[in-house]
Amino acid sequence: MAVRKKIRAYSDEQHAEARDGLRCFPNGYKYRLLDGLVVPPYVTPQRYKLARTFETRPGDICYCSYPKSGSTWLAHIIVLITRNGVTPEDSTLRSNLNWVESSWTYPRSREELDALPSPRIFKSHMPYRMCFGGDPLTNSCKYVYISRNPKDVATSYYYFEKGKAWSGHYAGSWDDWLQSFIEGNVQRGDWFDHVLGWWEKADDGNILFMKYEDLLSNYTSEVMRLSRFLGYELSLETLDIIRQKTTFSNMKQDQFSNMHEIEDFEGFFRKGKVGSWKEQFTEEQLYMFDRLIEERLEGTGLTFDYE
Ligand code: PPS
Repeated sequence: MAVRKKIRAYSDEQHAEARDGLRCFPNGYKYRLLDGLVVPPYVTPQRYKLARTFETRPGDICYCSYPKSGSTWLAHIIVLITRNGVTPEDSTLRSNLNWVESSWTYPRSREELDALPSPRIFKSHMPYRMCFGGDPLTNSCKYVYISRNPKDVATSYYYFEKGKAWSGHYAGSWDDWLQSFIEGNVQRGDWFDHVLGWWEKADDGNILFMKYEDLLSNYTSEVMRLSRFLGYELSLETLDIIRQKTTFSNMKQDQFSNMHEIEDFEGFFRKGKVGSWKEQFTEEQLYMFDRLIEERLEGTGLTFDYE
């Protein structure tokens, strides 16, 4: 496996395939529409079709999330769970993962994916209705969805998308960004629809629903819950090794996990905490966003910690 070669920055010419499907919001943010969902240009119709129709097998794991919800952290934990805490040699986190819906950063053909040994780990940022592998209820993959409070997601996403090639080098203001986020006019669409789509299916057997905030505040019991769900029994010693390897500071400096091999990926490990929204939202924005959260999450049973 392995490969420490540099992954070139996203470019439409190399990665967008169906370039005539690319669009741009008036604020300059680039996207394409797939089944009515706003997605990045590198989520191409061909890759999406492969992801949707991919035949999973027992032992497969797919971790899913809305962007900026802690999925890379979760991915590192999953890789270590499946390897009893041992970091794979001569490879990077990215090269151990399979992001089928994306033509960048690691496209693999159906044949390459079929030839991979179990357990295969897949990544997806799709909503439930567009999920990797088709209908989660009728396939043999285990799905882990990680969610995060929407104030921190909106904040993290703003800093991540600024100036990136796949977002059309978006240079809009925070105010504009928040408005687009609320309207669902950012890549992967409306946060509430995304999270609630998975939340409503969370008790259906092969889906585990997690929260970033719980992982931060209750790491050991959350990782035990995750490993049992995936079918792995870990010793407390191994859990502790995994905990140390996946702290924010270790992931940021470790060549295995810090994504140094991807160009144009600066600022990925930004704050790694709960509550960085406090430095971002104005009082007026908070008032309005809190009302929106109340309205959209009311009666769903889904709540988040915000600090
Ligand atoms: S992406 O690009 O959508 O796949 O991003 P994703 O990995 O889902 O989320 C990125 C945010 O997760 C933070 N992060 C961590 N937090 C705590 N501990 C660890 N180990 C960790 N690794 C990544 C990352 O810093 C992003 O959040 P912000 O708030 O921007 O710091």
